[in-house]
Amino acid sequence: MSCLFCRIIAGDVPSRKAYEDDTLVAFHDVNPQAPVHVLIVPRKHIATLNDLAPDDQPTVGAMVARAAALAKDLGIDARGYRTVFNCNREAGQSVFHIHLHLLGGRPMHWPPG
Ligand code: DGP
Repeated sequence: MSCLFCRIIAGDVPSRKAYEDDTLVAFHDVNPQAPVHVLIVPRKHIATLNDLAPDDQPTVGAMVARAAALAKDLGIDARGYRTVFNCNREAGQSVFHIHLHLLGGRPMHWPPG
């Protein structure tokens, strides 16, 4: 299995898990860009947002809903937080298994870099 996030999901690469169910796994980013930085990842391997199939839409909806639930669990919902999907290299995607970044715990700037 060559995909890093598939290996994390399988438990072959250790991670600090924040949540898991039959569809999703969430774990803390190894290189956090904010005091809270969690990655929400579908168990299904989907390389980029450009590769979504119509029947992946419930999964993407579950990822967004889980980000909001984790923000509440982690105490950043009222202050505010950012959710980000990077798609392909120019946007900064480095792991080609879709993931939703949940970032918070500090003020965020706009536009992003
Ligand atoms: P992106 O650049 O959008 O593809 O985000 C990939 C993120 O994955 C990046 O913020 C760093 C994180 N990451 C890379 N390797 C590992 C790892 O082995 N473990 C964990 N927990 N996070 C990782």
